[in-house]
Amino acid sequence: MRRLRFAFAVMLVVAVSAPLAGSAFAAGPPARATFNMREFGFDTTTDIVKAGTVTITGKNMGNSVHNLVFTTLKKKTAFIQPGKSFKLVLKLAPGSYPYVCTIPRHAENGMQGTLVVK
Ligand SMILES: [Cu+2]
Repeated sequence: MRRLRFAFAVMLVVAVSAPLAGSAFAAGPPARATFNMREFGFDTTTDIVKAGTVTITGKNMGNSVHNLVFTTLKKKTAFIQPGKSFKLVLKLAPGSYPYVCTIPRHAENGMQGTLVVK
């Protein structure tokens, strides 16, 4: 009886999780991401986005001026003052795109990463 109950519990978990996994796969990565800035790093909601038009929004949560520069794309925000928000719309093909803050020493201290497009 105990074994039967365990088997039933396993079947229930499979039945509930399978459709969720299927829909997540069908949806794929998001077409938007949030990149909040701070000393020193970008707090991102995702590092993987869907190819096509990608909207990146964010806010400078720190006390210094920051920017967001996709070095290989030559796309960047203005210098964002503390407390201010930004929006960057990119057309992205699948690939890996490094990003940094170009204020001296900010990238070395952690304001860098790579956005993966699938
Ligand atoms: Cu910075």
